[in-house]
Amino acid sequence: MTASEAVVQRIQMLREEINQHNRSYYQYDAPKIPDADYDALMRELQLLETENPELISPHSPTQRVGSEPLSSFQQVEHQQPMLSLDNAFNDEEFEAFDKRVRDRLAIRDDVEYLVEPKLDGLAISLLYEQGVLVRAATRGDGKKGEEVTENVKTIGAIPLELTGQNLPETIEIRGEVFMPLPGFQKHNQQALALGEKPFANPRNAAAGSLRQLDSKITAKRPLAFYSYGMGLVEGEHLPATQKELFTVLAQWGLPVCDQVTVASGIAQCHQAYQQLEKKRALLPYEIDGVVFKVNDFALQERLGFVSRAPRWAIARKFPAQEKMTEVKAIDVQVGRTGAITPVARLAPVFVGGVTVTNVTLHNEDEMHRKDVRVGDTVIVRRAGDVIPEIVSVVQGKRKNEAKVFQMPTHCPVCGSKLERTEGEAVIRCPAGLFCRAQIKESIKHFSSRKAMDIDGLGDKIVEQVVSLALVKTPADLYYLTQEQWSGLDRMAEKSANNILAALEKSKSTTLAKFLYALGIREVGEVTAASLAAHFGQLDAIQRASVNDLEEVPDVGPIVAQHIVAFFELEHNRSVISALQAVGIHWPNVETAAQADRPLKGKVFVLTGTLPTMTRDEAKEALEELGAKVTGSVSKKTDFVVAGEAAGSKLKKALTLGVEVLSEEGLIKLMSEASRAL
Ligand code: 9MJ
Repeated sequence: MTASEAVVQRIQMLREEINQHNRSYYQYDAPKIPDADYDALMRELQLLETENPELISPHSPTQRVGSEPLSSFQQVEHQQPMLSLDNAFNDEEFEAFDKRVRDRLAIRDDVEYLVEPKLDGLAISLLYEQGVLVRAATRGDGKKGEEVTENVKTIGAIPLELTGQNLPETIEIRGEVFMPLPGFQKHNQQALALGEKPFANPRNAAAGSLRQLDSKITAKRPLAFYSYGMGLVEGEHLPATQKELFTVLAQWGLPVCDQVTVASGIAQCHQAYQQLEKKRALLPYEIDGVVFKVNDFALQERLGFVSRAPRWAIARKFPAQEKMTEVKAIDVQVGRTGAITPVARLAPVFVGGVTVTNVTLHNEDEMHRKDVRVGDTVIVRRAGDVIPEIVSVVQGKRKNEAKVFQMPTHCPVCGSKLERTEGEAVIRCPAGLFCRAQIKESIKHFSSRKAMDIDGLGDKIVEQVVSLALVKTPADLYYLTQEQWSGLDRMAEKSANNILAALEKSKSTTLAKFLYALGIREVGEVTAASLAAHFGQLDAIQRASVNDLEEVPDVGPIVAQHIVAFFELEHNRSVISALQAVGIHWPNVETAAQADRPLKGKVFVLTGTLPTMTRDEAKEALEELGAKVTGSVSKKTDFVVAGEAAGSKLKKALTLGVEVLSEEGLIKLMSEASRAL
């Protein structure tokens, strides 16, 4: 039975009406009907489509609920590269940009710019064919991105079909997916209530929500979208300016930001920037700067782009933001190397795009210099990706009873008396791995991604296994049983199996990662890699003196001291042996020295008694030149060195046609090779 004409018409009407309401809501921020009425329209449409499944269309507004989860994202190529923006951090940098534009265009007059808020979200490219959304992709490297069509279809602000006149056959719409602040705050409150991790900022929230393999999760996130540009366009001529483009985008049903203005010349640009900076706090979404685009497309075309950014646009970034908040408490933390760091616990404050609750006060001197006290009102600053800091205390708001903060004299975790080395700002707990705080931190470091990369062994789990004294050294991790893991709080059977699998996988590593994982003071990943490349073998590093170590690029006298001191400790040596005993291994490293030895890759077998050298001496001399000395002859053997009473090995060499040398021949070959050194 086919649906009646009346049903077809009703479905059509409902879809149009719902799409209209979507536009009023997302594009003009002016809903025309209450949410309940909107929901009723949606329900009616859903019901009719369920009863008449042959009428479901992929662009019906009911199709925004998400679909089956993907196993991975597909890489897709953008039809035209997706550009990013160069930044200007002050007036001078902006003026230099404007000058470059005018010089290149050989224009003396003021250039006209379109001024747009710089949304702090995730750039996206929407491919519409015949007006229908067929693909959505993230920027990726600008040439290729990840396909996120199913996720994007769940975002109510993004039309599944374009409307209006003069639709190009094919068009790539460029814009920003973002999470407006009210939705962001609500999401984080819910996450906290459920014991989940909140998003650090709206940008992460947008990116994290869009990069979900399960689009049903994306569907639940309050995402929005503004369009501001285009990539490939086919089959329709386009407006002449960036400003007119905004009008056309809106006519097609795409949401555009309503805070856009035109500015000509430097003075107007500075003014437009300042106005948006003032408005920033009032906007319901996060912006991190102002984008200036040469308005005339013909001029944009003439300017072109360099590498990944257009020459016709710049993002003038806002300076670091500062906010006031209250110091609730001051705690001290014990780091991996025993360093004691005072940390101010703040009343949560949203600054520079993130919610800040903890700020390090670095060390005792810094603490006293700033004289931060519990109960103080402080100014917190955060710029870009920089860690937040307390700029100063608002003295006028200090309470009479506020007491100067005293650093503890004993470790808050193990009770050892704290020490301060002459000339150092840091106070340390000297207990090393007898202090549980230091054990926890060293285990966290050991399992971190750039070290042993033990997936699933999160901080909370490490804290439990150390607190329960199940783990005292990293090697203990490898002895815990399935029952012990699954007996921990918040640990399902599956997660326990996952950790066991991750531990097993971590056993196969590299020397550089292993060295880094040991957490030797001042040995970061780069130094660890240099040590591995220089020495090749762990025992060579363990035996190395301060002088030997200083030969390594990147290693100075202090780092060298730390390395020697680390390996001198019996405890550390026994942890390393235990780790090797559980099966941690790595491929041999070819040292830089071996790599360009003259006999590199040559395989020798020594047999019989040589006239003047012992076989060990010959072996050592050959290895010094990069050769490999093995015990049995095969097709892979390059030379057999035969002395008196050589037996089966010589015979085999002759059968296989391997070259045979006397000691004299060997010495000649080695001295020629040495000359090549
Ligand atoms: C943002 N993020 O708001 C551009 N953007 O134009 C605006 N980004 C852009 N324009 C060309 N408003 C490349 C990126």
